Amino acid sequence: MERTFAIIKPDAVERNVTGKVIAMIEEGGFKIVGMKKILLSKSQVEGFYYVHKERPFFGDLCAFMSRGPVITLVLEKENAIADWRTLMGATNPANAAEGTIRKSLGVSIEENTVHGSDSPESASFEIPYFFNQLELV
Ligand code: IDP
Ligand code: MG
Repeated sequence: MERTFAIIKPDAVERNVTGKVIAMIEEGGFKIVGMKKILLSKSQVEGFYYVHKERPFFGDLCAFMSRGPVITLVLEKENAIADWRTLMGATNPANAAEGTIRKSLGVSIEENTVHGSDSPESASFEIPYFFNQLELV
């Protein structure tokens, strides 16, 4: 069993489609072992996305991710990290495969509805950034 970290981003919370995303997660065979709704501060987003701090869209990305509440999740299944990336789809919804969350619900390359850890190293940083052991059940 493997765990990965996911976020349902502000664009999805604003459009009331969090239930659709959660349904796709459950239909995809993931067990939700942690879930909470939070409003991130700009500096909390900057810490989370520090690997992107040199990229030109970093400021916009941090503003977007802190403009409204998000739902953070820890998902568990065999091969969870890669399988969640597959279910999310490509970063740009325009390039995402049919049946993926970003294809179905994404708005733009920035407002692309969901986040997912891209490696075991990322998951090991991202899960404890948001959840303590008692919150994972
Ligand atoms: P990922 O979410 O598919 O892993 P990353 O390259 O890690 O994509 O980028 C993190 C987030 O930054 C993306 O999900 C998206 O919200 C935003 N982003 C990525 N590339 C661009 C861009 O070219 N313009 C604006 N925002 C971007
Ligand atoms: Mg990424």
